[in-house]
Amino acid sequence: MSQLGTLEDLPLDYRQGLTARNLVPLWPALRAALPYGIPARKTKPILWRYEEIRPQLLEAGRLTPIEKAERRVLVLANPGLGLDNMQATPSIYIGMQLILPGEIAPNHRHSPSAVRFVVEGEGGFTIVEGEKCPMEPGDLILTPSGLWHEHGHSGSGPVIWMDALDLPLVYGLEASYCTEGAPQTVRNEADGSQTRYRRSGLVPYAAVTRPRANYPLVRFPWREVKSALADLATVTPRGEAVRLAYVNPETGMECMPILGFSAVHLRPGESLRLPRHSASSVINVVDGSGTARIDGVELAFDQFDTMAVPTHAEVEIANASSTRPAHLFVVDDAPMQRKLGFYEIFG
Ligand code: 1HN
Repeated sequence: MSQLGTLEDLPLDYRQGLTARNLVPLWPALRAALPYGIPARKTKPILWRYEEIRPQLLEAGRLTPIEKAERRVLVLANPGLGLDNMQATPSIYIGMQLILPGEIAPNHRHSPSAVRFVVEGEGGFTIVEGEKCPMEPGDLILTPSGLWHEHGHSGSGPVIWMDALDLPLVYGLEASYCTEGAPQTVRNEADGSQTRYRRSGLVPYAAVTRPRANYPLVRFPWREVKSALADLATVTPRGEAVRLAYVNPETGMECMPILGFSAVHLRPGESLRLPRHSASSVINVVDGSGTARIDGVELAFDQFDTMAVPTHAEVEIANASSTRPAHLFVVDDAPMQRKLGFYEIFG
């Protein structure tokens, strides 16, 4: 490893000549762009407490009518990446969205892909391409790139969900934009993708002979995920993660192109080391409490808290309860990294 030359090693008039021609020498910046062994990471391992987010979000509900917000969201911004940049990690946007009874978050579609992961409340719904999806706590609803979506609330009390988008990536590529639309006509088949793709291992017959659908299933109910995890826990040896991936039921592959989703069941008293990998991620605590150690930073988590995990990080999580399981929902950018050919898992 030789010491590379610095900017200051170069004569001032040479540097000025480069600047005047919009030229930059690589070698003084090479090691920062390409460090040895592990990438440089500005993302901080941090935790946002739901107990602190919730009152601020309800206050936003009093201060800002939905018409003035379009989407009433508080963004979880990683301080290591700059609070103005709407990044929980370099590629993942996370926000907490509040909708009050009777409100409508109007129809639109955009180039970034989004998902909703419901935190609390009953009676919320999202219409995706004419399909009305109920939102119950823990449900995952996909609104992939280019698909029309609008939200409403026909119940009582606040409904709050977590939005996860690949916005920082798409914005960084100068490819992020949105189109407004008239309210959608709801198809006479509420929650239709749930009906058609009810059970794993069974898909509509036509799906076998035609090209695979990009987004056949748009809602993954928590009720099903929780029960599948509980079953998986009974056949998973201690020390191995009880973890399910959310996939496209027609391909068996990740259900969105850039972001990936999974759910973890921590058994009572269980402590787990997640495999170290090159993806960044965000963890939302569905229920339970415990501690996470992310690159040596210890974070105590409670229900509905959210944590940011930098790329290449060491992660250990422990369930504080000796009697009840804890559940985590994980968003990562592994699908994108796999497609781009640099995803690595270190074990
Ligand atoms: C968006 O479309 C929603 O549809 C929420 O609820 C948050 C943040 C940035 C860009 C688009 C939504 C968003 C968003």
